[in-house]
Amino acid sequence: MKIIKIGGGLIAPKDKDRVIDTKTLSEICKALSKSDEKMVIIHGAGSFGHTLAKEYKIHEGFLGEEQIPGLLEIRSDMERLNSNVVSELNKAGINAISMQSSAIFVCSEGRIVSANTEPIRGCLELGVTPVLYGDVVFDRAKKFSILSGDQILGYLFTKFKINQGIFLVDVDGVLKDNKLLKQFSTFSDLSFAKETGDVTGGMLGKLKEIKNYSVQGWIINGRFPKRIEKILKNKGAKGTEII
Ligand code: IP8
Repeated sequence: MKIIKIGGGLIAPKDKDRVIDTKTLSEICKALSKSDEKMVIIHGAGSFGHTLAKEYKIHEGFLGEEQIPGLLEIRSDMERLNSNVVSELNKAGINAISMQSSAIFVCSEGRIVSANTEPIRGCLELGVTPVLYGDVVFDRAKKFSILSGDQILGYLFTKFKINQGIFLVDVDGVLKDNKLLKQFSTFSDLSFAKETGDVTGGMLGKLKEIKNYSVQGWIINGRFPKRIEKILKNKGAKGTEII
């Protein structure tokens, strides 16, 4: 079984406010449909989450009532993005079902401390693909926090004993001094990686989660459907292998 995270920057680029790149989304879904292995799919937020999260400081937790409209808007924007992803997956022939991350995971200080993963298991037992997403979730310490799809991937990777985690991003893989790293070990030092403007840390955040959960798999450019197909067939492709 594989777990795939579709980077938010691919399907909802941050330079356009809450606009879905339907062409890229549909190409990714078609590439994913070529696999006959079981899958869990997660997607990120892109402009549907990060902009308002920053504006309302949602990632800092509850600071005051004035954040509530931001919380509501992000939740509803993420539902909208997720419903588009699910419908595109279905169009591509994947039996996919939406799973509301904020109803499954509870965090403390932004880290998952409780998760009802039974619906995900039930879905997989039926041969149906669950589709989760980075979300604003309830937090025991901060009342709410932002849960990245990267952390969800790591958590489920461990929980479900998945053999490969595949991150689709909008660059060719992990870049060090502008050069593509062909392999990244979960023991590697992270001092070269930079935070981006994301509230969840961009590539650095991703690599931290990969290390936290000892994820094995790949980071590849999701704009190249052939690469996705090859990775899904275990043939290897241009990208960074996580070992
Ligand atoms: O794009 C962030 O999830 P990510 C979720 O997977 C929100 O890091 C709502 C900003």
